[in-house]
Amino acid sequence: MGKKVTVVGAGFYGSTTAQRLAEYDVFDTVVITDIVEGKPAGLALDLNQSRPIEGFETKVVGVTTGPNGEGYEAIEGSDVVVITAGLPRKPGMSRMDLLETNAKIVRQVSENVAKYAPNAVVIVVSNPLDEMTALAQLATQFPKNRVLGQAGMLDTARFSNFVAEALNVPVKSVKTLTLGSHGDTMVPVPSKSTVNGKPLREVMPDGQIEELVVKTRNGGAEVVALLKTGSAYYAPSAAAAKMAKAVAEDSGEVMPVCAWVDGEYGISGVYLGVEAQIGAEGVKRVVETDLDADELNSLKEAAEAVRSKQADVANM
Ligand code: PYR
Repeated sequence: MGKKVTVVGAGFYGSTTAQRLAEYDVFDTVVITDIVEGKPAGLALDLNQSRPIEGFETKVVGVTTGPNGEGYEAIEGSDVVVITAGLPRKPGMSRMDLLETNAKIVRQVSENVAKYAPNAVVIVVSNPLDEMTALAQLATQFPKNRVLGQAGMLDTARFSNFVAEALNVPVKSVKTLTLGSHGDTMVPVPSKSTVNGKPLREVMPDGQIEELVVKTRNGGAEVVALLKTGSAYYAPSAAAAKMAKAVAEDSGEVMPVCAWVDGEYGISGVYLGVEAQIGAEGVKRVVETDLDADELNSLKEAAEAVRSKQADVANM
């Protein structure tokens, strides 16, 4: 059977994700849903009309969903569901300021996903990311490996881009890593970062690395402050679409994602940004990497910071 992916939410993040997924041409069908009347159908029409130009065969279907799950039949048989539903930040807001509003939305969406696409792998991108991922798992009751969140790829891409710009080298020559939360306790990992295979610490002074670490942590807020309405979507959708593709192709690619951690790094019982091998079942395994003592400490602090908030969402 052909592959099917659903993107819930037709804002900029959702629509750009749907576009990227369609243009990959690895899915038979991309379903995009929203509660706004007409918008997903209009986007689908427009995306399908780009098929002869871009040369992809994937069909895009746009569906408006109702408050009692009306329309959700369209997601039946989805291999992957990307949940983008929820409000984005406004300038000056932290992702955590969205907690209660987005928890209601993500819970309702997740319950419908569980009902209509019970075998799907769920990729959550709604903010606050680590908490919404935990909530989607609770609300779907899917096995924890089948629910993951997108953030580490985005934060890693931001770090890599800042390093490439600072050194004026191709982005291809830069490898970085960012773990931890998609929030204040984000953990960029200089000890695992290289430029043309050389350790970042050998090609950039510590002070400059620290500046880029801080810039990476503020990467999303910097975009929000400039856009004034809405948050980033080009880099976030590139990351979410890559994850969905890895699931569809059962690629086994190792990516930084928000995954359930069960003993790795001495941390247990929490959704946290770590590297994981991604495939048809979602997270095949969490991949533990050597961190220096400070980085490991920061990762453990991140785990404790998100743990209490993830406990709160159970009642939201
Ligand atoms: C970000 O741009 O970081 C988001 O969380 C969307």
